[in-house]
Amino acid sequence: MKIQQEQIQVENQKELASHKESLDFLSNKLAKNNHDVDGIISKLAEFQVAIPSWALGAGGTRFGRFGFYGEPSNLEQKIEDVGLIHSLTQTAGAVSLHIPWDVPEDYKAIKEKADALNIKFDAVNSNTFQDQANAKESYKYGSLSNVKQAVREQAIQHNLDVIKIGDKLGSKALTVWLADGSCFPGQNNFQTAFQNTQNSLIDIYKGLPDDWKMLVEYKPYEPNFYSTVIQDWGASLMLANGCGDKAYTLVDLGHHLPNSNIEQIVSILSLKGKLGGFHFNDSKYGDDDLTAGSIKPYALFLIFNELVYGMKNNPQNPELAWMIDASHNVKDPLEDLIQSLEAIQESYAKAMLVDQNALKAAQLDNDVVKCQEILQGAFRTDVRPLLEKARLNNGGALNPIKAYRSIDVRGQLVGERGKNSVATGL
Ligand code: PSV
Ligand code: MN
Repeated sequence: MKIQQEQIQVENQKELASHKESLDFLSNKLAKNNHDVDGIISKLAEFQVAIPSWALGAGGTRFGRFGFYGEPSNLEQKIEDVGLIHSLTQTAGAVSLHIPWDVPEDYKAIKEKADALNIKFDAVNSNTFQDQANAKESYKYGSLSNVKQAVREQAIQHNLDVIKIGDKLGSKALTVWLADGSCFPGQNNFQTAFQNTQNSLIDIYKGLPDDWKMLVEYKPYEPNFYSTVIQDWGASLMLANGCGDKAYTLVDLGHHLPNSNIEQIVSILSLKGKLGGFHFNDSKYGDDDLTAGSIKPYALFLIFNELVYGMKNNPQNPELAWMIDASHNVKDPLEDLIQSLEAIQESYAKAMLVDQNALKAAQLDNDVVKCQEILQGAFRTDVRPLLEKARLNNGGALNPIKAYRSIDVRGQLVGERGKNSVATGL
């Protein structure tokens, strides 16, 4: 299905008066404080976040998976779903594919479909954490780090194949997330595992086209519970440096131990020009993959504060690959992704309200109270009218969730796809 512009306009009419009133109020207030309101709105309108193909169906845990009606069951339908989110939010103009879950059968048709919906192909993700049917070697004891050369070679070749698939679609980045690690002390030699991983990544890197990036994701634990080979940003950074200029660290918010200071990690990677990509989600305990901003919105704002600072002051970084990496066990994924996009945009807008000059002056004065006031002043501002305006300018919905429900998108998808549709992938 496709949402027509007229349908969005009908929904927007219902909200327009109240939107105008709140936007006027906020714009006046911000203008008085010398904020470039139009500049912020156009930056919001430009900001696009990729939707991962695996987030469009129901996720699940090791205890079970509760499907829902109208899940996308093939790549075409997944792209269709991203198109639906994008038409309402105007913020989801890209999809990130997972291989081999999403290998196109007909590249031309898939590209045409994505083009028609204004969807680009963001980073492609390799999968060396599951054994595929007919695979010669098993990843049970690791992939790029495996003690057996034949396993490492299979995993390297898979990544090279993923690059080829992405290249045909117009992707410009490969994301490598490894499940490699150990469950028990003594199982692995840490140094051998790390060195094998470095050498394998270098082999993949050699196959990277000139205009591509390699993004190395880290995660402290799970599925292995004693050690993970690429456990933190330090390990990722060392591996990226060991590969070369086109390799970067990718920060997934859920991949930190509780209370880690993620904004500081972001800041230092940015300083070093090695921040390449970002996976948004939120968590209470670990890699919970919850809606961005649903648990710790202030932390998300502080992270964005560093990102905004970095985008302005650290041109040594590439254009970042933004993506939502979430899983949906109880909510309609499309609604949840819309909520994440809203939270991401909200944090971005608030971060743009931070008066960097005033903050620097207060820091130089060691005026701790003022520093906090500046950050919290921005965080406490209700910036939602700016997001609405950015969407409105681009033809999106003033209130995407309301419009989604009023148009009955899910109901129509169920009608079209039937009640037996079950998502592929995770
Ligand atoms: C597993 O933790 C994970 O969620 C990583 O964050 C990857 O980005 C994603 O799967 C896809 O491989
Ligand atoms: Mn991730």
